[in-house]
Amino acid sequence: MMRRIAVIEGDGVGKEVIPAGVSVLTATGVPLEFEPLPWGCDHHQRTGRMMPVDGLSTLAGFDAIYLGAVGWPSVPDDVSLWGLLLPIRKHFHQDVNVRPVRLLPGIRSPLAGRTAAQVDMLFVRENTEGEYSGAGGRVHQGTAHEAAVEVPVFTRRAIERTARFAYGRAGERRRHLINVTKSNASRHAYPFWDEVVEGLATDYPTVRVERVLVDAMAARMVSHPDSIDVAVGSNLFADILTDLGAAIQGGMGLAASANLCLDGDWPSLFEPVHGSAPDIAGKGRANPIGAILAGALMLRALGEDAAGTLVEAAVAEVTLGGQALTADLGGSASTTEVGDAVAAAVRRRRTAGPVAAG
Ligand code: GGG
Repeated sequence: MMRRIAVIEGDGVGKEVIPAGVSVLTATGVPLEFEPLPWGCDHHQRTGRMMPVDGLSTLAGFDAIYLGAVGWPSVPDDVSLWGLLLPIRKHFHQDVNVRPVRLLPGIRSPLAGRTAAQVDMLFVRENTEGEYSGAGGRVHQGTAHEAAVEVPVFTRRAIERTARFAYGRAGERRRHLINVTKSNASRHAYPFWDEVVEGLATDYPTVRVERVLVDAMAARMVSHPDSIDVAVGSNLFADILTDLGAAIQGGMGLAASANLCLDGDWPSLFEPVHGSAPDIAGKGRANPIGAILAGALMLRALGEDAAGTLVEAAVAEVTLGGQALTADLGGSASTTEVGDAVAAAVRRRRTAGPVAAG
Protein backbone atom coordinates (compact mmCIF):
# COMPACT_ATOMS: atom_id res chain seq x y z
CA MET A 1 0.00 0.00 0.00
CA MET A 2 1.35 3.42 -0.98
CA ARG A 3 1.84 5.77 2.02
CA ARG A 4 1.91 9.56 1.60
CA ILE A 5 4.68 11.28 3.53
CA ALA A 6 4.73 15.06 4.08
CA VAL A 7 8.34 16.18 3.90
CA ILE A 8 9.18 19.40 5.74
CA GLU A 9 12.91 19.90 5.40
CA GLY A 10 12.56 23.14 7.34
CA ASP A 11 15.66 25.21 8.02
CA GLY A 12 19.44 25.05 7.86
CA VAL A 13 20.84 21.52 7.84
CA GLY A 14 17.28 20.15 7.67
CA LYS A 15 17.51 20.85 3.93
CA GLU A 16 20.58 18.58 3.72
CA VAL A 17 19.82 15.68 6.08
CA ILE A 18 16.25 15.06 4.94
CA PRO A 19 17.16 14.43 1.26
CA ALA A 20 19.74 11.89 2.52
CA GLY A 21 17.01 10.27 4.62
CA VAL A 22 14.59 10.20 1.68
CA SER A 23 17.21 8.47 -0.49
CA VAL A 24 17.64 5.76 2.18
CA LEU A 25 13.88 5.32 2.62
CA THR A 26 13.50 5.04 -1.16
CA ALA A 27 16.21 2.36 -1.25
CA THR A 28 14.11 0.15 1.08
CA GLY A 29 11.56 -0.36 -1.70
CA VAL A 30 8.67 0.39 0.68
CA PRO A 31 6.04 2.23 -1.40
CA LEU A 32 6.24 5.81 -0.09
CA GLU A 33 5.14 8.94 -1.91
CA PHE A 34 7.02 12.00 -0.67
CA GLU A 35 5.46 15.44 -0.94
CA PRO A 36 7.80 18.35 -0.19
CA LEU A 37 6.28 21.21 1.81
CA PRO A 38 8.62 24.23 1.70
CA TRP A 39 7.75 25.58 5.14
CA GLY A 40 10.01 27.12 7.75
CA CYS A 41 11.89 30.37 8.28
CA ASP A 42 12.27 31.10 4.52
CA HIS A 43 8.50 30.79 4.23
CA HIS A 44 8.22 33.15 7.21
CA GLN A 45 10.46 35.69 5.46
CA ARG A 46 8.20 35.61 2.41
CA THR A 47 4.78 35.41 4.09
CA GLY A 48 5.11 36.24 7.78
CA ARG A 49 4.11 32.66 8.69
CA MET A 50 6.09 29.47 9.26
CA MET A 51 3.44 27.49 7.40
CA PRO A 52 0.32 28.48 5.47
CA VAL A 53 -2.92 29.25 7.35
CA ASP A 54 -4.31 25.89 6.23
CA GLY A 55 -1.00 24.05 6.93
CA LEU A 56 -2.43 21.78 9.61
CA SER A 57 -5.38 20.71 7.47
CA THR A 58 -2.93 20.01 4.61
CA LEU A 59 -0.86 17.78 6.91
CA ALA A 60 -3.95 15.94 8.21
CA GLY A 61 -4.24 14.11 4.90
CA PHE A 62 -0.80 12.45 5.14
CA ASP A 63 0.17 9.11 6.66
CA ALA A 64 3.25 10.58 8.36
CA ILE A 65 5.35 13.74 8.55
CA TYR A 66 9.14 13.69 8.07
CA LEU A 67 10.70 16.88 9.42
CA GLY A 68 14.27 18.20 9.35
CA ALA A 69 14.92 21.20 11.57
CA VAL A 70 13.21 24.37 12.70
CA GLY A 71 14.88 27.71 13.43
CA TRP A 72 17.04 30.32 11.78
CA PRO A 73 18.55 33.58 13.04
CA SER A 74 16.17 35.61 10.82
CA VAL A 75 13.17 34.59 12.95
CA PRO A 76 12.99 34.65 16.78
CA ASP A 77 13.32 31.05 18.02
CA ASP A 78 10.02 31.07 19.92
CA VAL A 79 8.23 32.32 16.79
CA SER A 80 9.69 29.57 14.59
CA LEU A 81 9.03 26.75 17.07
CA TRP A 82 5.52 27.96 17.96
CA GLY A 83 4.77 28.56 14.28
CA LEU A 84 5.53 25.04 13.06
CA LEU A 85 6.71 22.17 15.24
CA LEU A 86 4.78 22.77 18.47
CA PRO A 87 1.36 23.34 16.83
CA ILE A 88 1.87 20.14 14.83
CA ARG A 89 2.62 18.15 17.99
CA LYS A 90 -0.40 19.60 19.81
CA HIS A 91 -2.93 19.61 16.95
CA PHE A 92 -2.24 16.03 15.92
CA HIS A 93 -2.26 14.74 19.52
CA GLN A 94 1.32 13.55 19.27
CA ASP A 95 1.22 12.75 22.96
CA VAL A 96 4.59 11.09 23.32
CA ASN A 97 8.01 11.78 21.96
CA VAL A 98 10.22 8.70 21.82
CA ARG A 99 13.99 9.12 21.73
CA PRO A 100 16.26 6.07 21.65
CA VAL A 101 19.76 6.68 23.02
CA ARG A 102 21.90 3.91 21.62
CA LEU A 103 25.62 3.80 20.95
CA LEU A 104 26.17 2.61 17.40
CA PRO A 105 28.90 0.12 16.50
CA GLY A 106 32.17 1.83 15.67
CA ILE A 107 31.14 5.13 17.29
CA ARG A 108 33.14 6.27 20.29
CA SER A 109 31.11 7.75 23.12
CA PRO A 110 32.69 10.67 25.00
CA LEU A 111 32.13 8.45 28.06
CA ALA A 112 35.46 6.69 28.23
CA GLY A 113 35.43 2.97 27.61
CA ARG A 114 31.69 2.61 27.10
CA THR A 115 30.65 0.02 24.54
CA ALA A 116 27.48 -0.25 22.47
CA ALA A 117 26.08 -2.89 24.85
CA GLN A 118 26.35 -0.45 27.78
CA VAL A 119 24.45 2.43 26.18
CA ASP A 120 20.90 1.46 25.24
CA MET A 121 18.33 3.75 26.81
CA LEU A 122 14.87 4.76 25.67
CA PHE A 123 13.42 8.12 26.68
CA VAL A 124 9.69 8.67 26.59
CA ARG A 125 8.85 12.36 26.77
CA GLU A 126 5.45 13.90 27.45
CA ASN A 127 5.08 15.97 24.31
CA THR A 128 2.36 18.62 24.50
CA GLU A 129 2.25 20.05 28.03
CA GLY A 130 4.48 20.99 30.97
CA GLU A 131 6.57 24.08 30.29
CA TYR A 132 5.57 23.88 26.61
CA SER A 133 1.86 24.44 27.28
CA GLY A 134 1.87 28.06 26.26
CA ALA A 135 -0.04 29.18 29.35
CA GLY A 136 1.14 32.47 30.76
CA GLY A 137 1.69 36.02 29.70
CA ARG A 138 3.58 39.25 30.08
CA VAL A 139 2.47 42.39 31.86
CA HIS A 140 3.76 45.97 32.08
CA GLN A 141 5.52 45.42 28.78
CA GLY A 142 8.25 47.91 27.99
CA THR A 143 8.34 49.30 31.53
CA ALA A 144 10.71 48.77 34.43
CA HIS A 145 7.99 46.64 36.08
CA GLU A 146 7.76 44.22 33.19
CA ALA A 147 7.08 40.65 34.29
CA ALA A 148 6.47 37.28 32.65
CA VAL A 149 4.80 34.13 33.89
CA GLU A 150 5.01 30.73 32.23
CA VAL A 151 2.66 28.22 33.81
CA PRO A 152 3.53 24.56 33.29
CA VAL A 153 0.34 22.57 32.78
CA PHE A 154 0.13 18.88 33.70
CA THR A 155 -3.05 16.92 33.05
CA ARG A 156 -3.78 13.42 34.33
CA ARG A 157 -4.69 12.36 30.80
CA ALA A 158 -1.37 13.36 29.23
CA ILE A 159 0.77 12.00 32.07
CA GLU A 160 -1.12 8.73 32.07
CA ARG A 161 -0.87 8.22 28.30
CA THR A 162 2.85 8.97 28.36
CA ALA A 163 3.47 6.73 31.36
CA ARG A 164 1.45 3.81 29.98
CA PHE A 165 3.43 3.99 26.75
CA ALA A 166 6.67 3.98 28.75
CA TYR A 167 5.59 1.03 30.95
CA GLY A 168 4.68 -0.85 27.76
CA ARG A 169 8.10 -0.27 26.20
CA ALA A 170 9.85 -1.20 29.47
CA GLY A 171 7.86 -4.45 29.56
CA GLU A 172 9.26 -5.33 26.12
CA ARG A 173 12.83 -4.44 27.12
CA ARG A 174 14.67 -4.85 30.44
CA ARG A 175 11.54 -4.24 32.59
CA HIS A 176 12.88 -1.21 34.39
CA LEU A 177 11.25 2.21 34.23
CA ILE A 178 12.80 5.36 35.66
CA ASN A 179 10.34 8.10 36.56
CA VAL A 180 12.28 11.35 36.04
CA THR A 181 10.88 14.01 38.35
CA LYS A 182 11.60 17.00 40.58
CA SER A 183 9.01 16.39 43.24
CA ASN A 184 11.32 17.45 46.05
CA ALA A 185 11.34 21.09 44.90
CA SER A 186 8.02 21.30 43.06
CA ARG A 187 4.98 21.77 45.37
CA HIS A 188 2.22 20.73 43.01
CA ALA A 189 3.06 19.60 39.50
CA TYR A 190 5.72 16.94 40.04
CA PRO A 191 4.13 15.37 43.15
CA PHE A 192 1.04 14.99 40.93
CA TRP A 193 3.22 13.63 38.10
CA ASP A 194 4.70 11.02 40.48
CA GLU A 195 1.25 10.06 41.78
CA VAL A 196 -0.02 9.40 38.27
CA VAL A 197 3.10 7.67 36.91
CA GLU A 198 3.71 5.47 39.94
CA GLY A 199 0.00 4.84 40.52
CA LEU A 200 -0.04 2.87 37.27
CA ALA A 201 2.66 0.46 38.45
CA THR A 202 0.13 -2.13 39.63
CA ASP A 203 -1.07 -2.48 36.02
CA TYR A 204 2.48 -3.45 34.98
CA PRO A 205 3.61 -5.93 37.65
CA THR A 206 6.64 -7.13 35.68
CA VAL A 207 8.12 -3.62 35.44
CA ARG A 208 10.20 -2.23 38.30
CA VAL A 209 9.66 1.51 38.64
CA GLU A 210 12.24 3.77 40.23
CA ARG A 211 11.92 7.48 41.01
CA VAL A 212 14.97 9.59 40.10
CA LEU A 213 15.26 13.37 40.41
CA VAL A 214 16.15 15.02 37.12
CA ASP A 215 19.47 16.38 38.40
CA ALA A 216 20.53 12.96 39.67
CA MET A 217 19.38 11.46 36.38
CA ALA A 218 21.74 13.73 34.43
CA ALA A 219 24.64 12.52 36.57
CA ARG A 220 23.56 8.90 36.30
CA MET A 221 23.40 9.05 32.49
CA VAL A 222 27.07 9.97 32.51
CA SER A 223 28.31 7.70 35.31
CA HIS A 224 26.07 4.62 34.90
CA PRO A 225 24.27 4.67 31.53
CA ASP A 226 24.13 0.88 31.65
CA SER A 227 21.74 1.13 34.63
CA ILE A 228 19.10 2.91 32.51
CA ASP A 229 16.53 1.06 30.41
CA VAL A 230 13.40 3.18 29.82
CA ALA A 231 12.95 6.65 31.32
CA VAL A 232 9.75 8.69 31.33
CA GLY A 233 9.89 12.43 31.81
CA SER A 234 8.07 15.69 31.35
CA ASN A 235 8.40 17.71 28.17
CA LEU A 236 11.20 19.98 29.41
CA PHE A 237 13.15 17.44 31.45
CA ALA A 238 13.22 14.81 28.71
CA ASP A 239 14.05 17.42 26.06
CA ILE A 240 17.15 18.42 28.02
CA LEU A 241 18.17 14.89 29.04
CA THR A 242 17.91 13.59 25.49
CA ASP A 243 20.36 16.21 24.25
CA LEU A 244 22.71 14.84 26.90
CA GLY A 245 21.80 11.39 25.59
CA ALA A 246 22.67 12.48 22.05
CA ALA A 247 26.09 13.64 23.24
CA ILE A 248 26.60 10.28 24.96
CA GLN A 249 25.68 8.57 21.67
CA GLY A 250 28.55 10.42 20.04
CA GLY A 251 26.90 13.63 18.89
CA MET A 252 23.67 15.49 18.16
CA GLY A 253 23.75 14.34 14.55
CA LEU A 254 23.11 10.73 15.54
CA ALA A 255 19.89 11.09 17.52
CA ALA A 256 16.41 10.36 16.18
CA SER A 257 12.94 10.91 17.54
CA ALA A 258 9.32 10.02 16.91
CA ASN A 259 6.35 12.18 17.90
CA LEU A 260 3.55 9.65 18.10
CA CYS A 261 -0.17 10.13 17.82
CA LEU A 262 -1.02 7.08 19.90
CA ASP A 263 -4.63 6.82 18.70
CA GLY A 264 -3.46 6.78 15.08
CA ASP A 265 -6.17 9.32 14.17
CA TRP A 266 -3.61 11.80 12.90
CA PRO A 267 -0.18 11.60 11.31
CA SER A 268 2.81 11.11 13.58
CA LEU A 269 5.99 13.15 13.02
CA PHE A 270 9.56 11.86 12.76
CA GLU A 271 12.61 14.10 13.10
CA PRO A 272 16.26 14.12 14.01
CA VAL A 273 16.74 15.53 17.52
CA HIS A 274 19.16 18.23 16.33
CA GLY A 275 18.23 21.72 15.24
CA SER A 276 19.10 23.71 12.12
CA ALA A 277 22.82 24.21 13.02
CA PRO A 278 23.37 27.57 11.25
CA ASP A 279 27.15 27.28 11.86
CA ILE A 280 27.50 24.35 9.45
CA ALA A 281 24.38 24.76 7.29
CA GLY A 282 24.91 24.80 3.52
CA LYS A 283 28.36 23.21 3.73
CA GLY A 284 27.36 19.57 3.24
CA ARG A 285 28.92 18.69 6.60
CA ALA A 286 25.82 17.77 8.61
CA ASN A 287 25.52 14.23 9.86
CA PRO A 288 22.38 12.67 8.34
CA ILE A 289 22.32 9.58 10.59
CA GLY A 290 19.79 11.07 13.06
CA ALA A 291 17.47 11.89 10.16
CA ILE A 292 17.99 8.44 8.62
CA LEU A 293 17.24 6.72 11.94
CA ALA A 294 14.14 8.93 12.32
CA GLY A 295 13.12 7.48 8.95
CA ALA A 296 13.56 3.99 10.41
CA LEU A 297 11.28 4.94 13.31
CA MET A 298 8.75 6.15 10.73
CA LEU A 299 8.91 2.84 8.86
CA ARG A 300 8.23 0.94 12.09
CA ALA A 301 5.30 3.22 12.96
CA LEU A 302 3.86 2.53 9.50
CA GLY A 303 4.03 -1.20 10.24
CA GLU A 304 7.14 -1.76 8.10
CA ASP A 305 9.25 -3.32 10.87
CA ALA A 306 11.48 -5.35 8.57
CA ALA A 307 12.34 -2.24 6.56
CA GLY A 308 13.02 -0.33 9.81
CA THR A 309 15.40 -3.08 10.90
CA LEU A 310 17.01 -3.02 7.47
CA VAL A 311 17.74 0.72 7.69
CA GLU A 312 19.11 0.41 11.24
CA ALA A 313 21.35 -2.50 10.18
CA ALA A 314 22.60 -0.50 7.19
CA VAL A 315 23.43 2.47 9.42
CA ALA A 316 25.29 0.16 11.84
CA GLU A 317 27.23 -1.32 8.92
CA VAL A 318 28.32 2.14 7.78
CA THR A 319 29.30 3.36 11.25
CA LEU A 320 31.20 0.15 11.96
CA GLY A 321 33.00 0.33 8.61
CA GLY A 322 34.03 3.91 9.34
CA GLN A 323 34.65 4.82 5.69
CA ALA A 324 31.68 7.19 5.33
CA LEU A 325 31.52 9.36 8.42
CA THR A 326 30.99 13.10 8.67
CA ALA A 327 33.44 15.45 10.37
CA ASP A 328 31.63 15.36 13.75
CA LEU A 329 32.59 11.67 13.92
CA GLY A 330 36.15 12.23 12.78
CA GLY A 331 35.53 11.46 9.11
CA SER A 332 35.59 13.58 5.96
CA ALA A 333 32.46 12.38 4.15
CA SER A 334 29.73 14.80 3.10
CA THR A 335 26.08 14.52 4.14
CA THR A 336 25.23 13.12 0.70
CA GLU A 337 28.08 10.60 0.78
CA VAL A 338 26.88 9.19 4.12
CA GLY A 339 23.31 9.01 2.79
CA ASP A 340 24.55 7.27 -0.36
CA ALA A 341 26.61 4.78 1.68
CA VAL A 342 23.62 3.86 3.86
CA ALA A 343 21.31 3.62 0.82
CA ALA A 344 23.85 1.35 -0.91
CA ALA A 345 24.05 -0.86 2.21
CA VAL A 346 20.24 -1.06 2.26
CA ARG A 347 20.17 -2.12 -1.41
CA ARG A 348 22.97 -4.67 -0.89
CA ARG A 349 21.18 -6.20 2.09
CA ARG A 350 17.91 -6.36 0.15
CA THR A 351 19.50 -8.29 -2.70
CA ALA A 352 21.42 -10.49 -0.23
CA GLY A 353 18.15 -11.89 1.15
CA PRO A 354 16.33 -11.89 4.47
CA VAL A 355 16.95 -8.98 6.79
CA ALA A 356 19.67 -9.57 9.37
CA ALA A 357 19.92 -7.19 12.30
CA GLY A 358 23.24 -5.72 13.38
N1 GGG B 1 14.61 18.52 14.55
C1 GGG B 1 13.67 19.49 14.81
C2 GGG B 1 14.25 20.70 15.49
O1 GGG B 1 14.70 21.60 14.85
N2 GGG B 1 14.29 20.68 16.80
C3 GGG B 1 14.88 21.74 17.52
C4 GGG B 1 14.14 22.10 18.76
O2 GGG B 1 14.45 23.10 19.36
N3 GGG B 1 13.19 21.31 19.18
C5 GGG B 1 12.48 21.55 20.35
C6 GGG B 1 11.81 20.33 20.87
O3 GGG B 1 12.12 19.20 20.46
O4 GGG B 1 10.95 20.50 21.73
